[in-house]
Amino acid sequence: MSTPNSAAQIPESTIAEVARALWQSRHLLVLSGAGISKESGIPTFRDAQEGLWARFDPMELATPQAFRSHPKRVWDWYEYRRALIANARPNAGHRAIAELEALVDEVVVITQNIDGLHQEAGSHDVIPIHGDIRKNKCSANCRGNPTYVDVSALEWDTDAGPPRCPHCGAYVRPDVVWFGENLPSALLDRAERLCRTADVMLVVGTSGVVQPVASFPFIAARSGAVIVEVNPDTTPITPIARWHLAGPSGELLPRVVAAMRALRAGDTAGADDA
Ligand code: BJW
Repeated sequence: MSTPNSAAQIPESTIAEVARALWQSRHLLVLSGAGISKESGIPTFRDAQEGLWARFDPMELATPQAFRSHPKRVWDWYEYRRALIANARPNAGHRAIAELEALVDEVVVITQNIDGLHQEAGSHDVIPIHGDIRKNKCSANCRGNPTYVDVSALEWDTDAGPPRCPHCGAYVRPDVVWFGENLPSALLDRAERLCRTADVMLVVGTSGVVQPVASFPFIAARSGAVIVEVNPDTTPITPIARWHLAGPSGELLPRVVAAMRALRAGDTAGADDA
């Protein structure tokens, strides 16, 4: 396992080895976290918050208890993050992952991010396992789980807190998974199945501490997958990674994809020669 200090120090030979592993993969699973969106200007979950929100710990805002005790505070925090995300665009890392679809038979992206940037970059099979900040639901899920609510059709006093569900009057909340809540079972089942069948798992920009997703690389490795990690820091996943590419995903993933394209060009030239 190689862990140089910066992206620039990672030799082209290592990039080529990773590219070959991905190129030879038939079932490539990408697992992403907040780090991949950092170069799009979205702070990671554990980065210090800025401005008005600097005095709050995100770990304490992203809970059902916080929403029950301080619904307006939690709703306003999500409104602030929605505005950040609305102005963000996919970066070179998201685009490189989308490009993998042209190079590998099957690519599925499991993302813990709620920002929709993989989909916007062009990835077709994305599992947003912690939800989607662009959607809202009734906090009582009064008409089944989830009961989506279109807040653009509602009028409410924003100084008083979140809007109310038009069916039952409960508060509306973002359609995301908070600490202590179960992940959507259909998505979780599919994700775990994919972990068991992947031959390569590319783990990008996650601290690897939030369960149950933090276990996915271990499930995949136990089932025989090669783990490739892209993260400037080491994480609990690093010891099981065959390669740890230490640096920003927006710099490293385009290098890997360029090396894969070179392999494809070589393959095509070889076929032409034959
Ligand atoms: C870069 C970079 C660049 C920077 N390029 N990389 C077993 C043991 C112990 C506890 C539990 C357990 N099972 C469940 C729990 C409880 C809990 C949990 O895991 N707690 C831990 C903190 C210990 N889990 C849950 O409650 C989950 N529910 C559940 O399991 O239900 C059943 C159950 C409940 C209770 C007990 C037992 C069972 C639900 C988890 C929901 C997480 N939700 C959030 C909020 C989503 C909505 C929102 O965004 O507001 O999801 S929390 C937050 O963490 C968010 C993220 O998706 C998630 C993961 O964070 P991520 O993506 O890894 O980001 P960061 O910021 O941590 O890391 C960024 C990384 O990027 C860093 O490593 C950087 O180095 C790197 N980086 N620049 C590449 N340019």
